[in-house]
Amino acid sequence: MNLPPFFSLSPEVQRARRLRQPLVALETAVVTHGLPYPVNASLAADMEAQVRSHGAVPATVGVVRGKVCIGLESADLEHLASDKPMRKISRRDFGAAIARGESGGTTVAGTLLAAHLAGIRVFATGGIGGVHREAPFDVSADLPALAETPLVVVCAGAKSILDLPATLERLETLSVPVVGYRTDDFPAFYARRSGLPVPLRADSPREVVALAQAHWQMGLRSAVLLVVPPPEESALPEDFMERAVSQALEEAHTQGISGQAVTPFLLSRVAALTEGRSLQANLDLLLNNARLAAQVAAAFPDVGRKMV
Ligand code: PSU
Ligand code: MN
Repeated sequence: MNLPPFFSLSPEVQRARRLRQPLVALETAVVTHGLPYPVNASLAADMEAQVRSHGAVPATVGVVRGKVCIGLESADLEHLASDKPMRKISRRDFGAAIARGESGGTTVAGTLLAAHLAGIRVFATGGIGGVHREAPFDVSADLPALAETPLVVVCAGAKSILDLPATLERLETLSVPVVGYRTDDFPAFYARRSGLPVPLRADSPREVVALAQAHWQMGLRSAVLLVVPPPEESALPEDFMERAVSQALEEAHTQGISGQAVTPFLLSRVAALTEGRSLQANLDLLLNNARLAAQVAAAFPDVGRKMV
């Protein structure tokens, strides 16, 4: 596969590609914009460790000084985690960042694009972007990217700051199968349940892979969205979470927050309003998703076994 010259693959990822070992893409907008320093840096390393210990090779995606990195060296990860300001790179932002030699964290949309070019089939994130509440014109670029990029995306549903019913409807329109992992209820990111039924269910990584392969063999190019509830120990009660989300939304409205700043603003306000409980839930669900993504990647029938 010929990648553009501004791609940079880590030695670990290059080796995995050569040996056809299972690879899991990880995003970095969560590092640059979703979590505070220094937990963002340790979280990224912990997600990679989860992937490694569950039979796959992590490929953390980010843009470092104009290079699209697939697999990040620790110095580059530290640069993304601590140096400010950083770009938030969705699909439309690559051209500018590459041409100007800038750095930034890739969103779900951005990571999907880069990971697909690098031949990766599985991706773990926290919660996808979607249709914003009371602002149906603000729709995350994650949705069209999911519609056009054939990866299994493991997440805890869509971020609870969003309009979840509208996001699910849009995913249906975009032909993205939404598959509950051992659940029939669409998870609400910080909370285990949203009360919305999830249209499909799978109970094992093999089942997920069989569904995804058949989906793509039908000629479809959309992602398969695998949604898994956040771990019980740190998940927030729905009403508690909802109170914090409503207040954060109100503050965003009065302060006139717009564009790319909306999601990071809401996540950090919810963290403050829940006294860090949402942050703990966020960290735990990211690790949980990385673990499941590794198991799914390893369940593709054509992969080489990874020696652990
Ligand atoms: N999930 C998290 N934290 C985050 C995000 C997701 O746990 O910070 C990021 C993802 O990178 C997602 C982005 O793609 O937020 C969505 O931003 P927007 O709504 O501006 O498209
Ligand atoms: Mn937006």
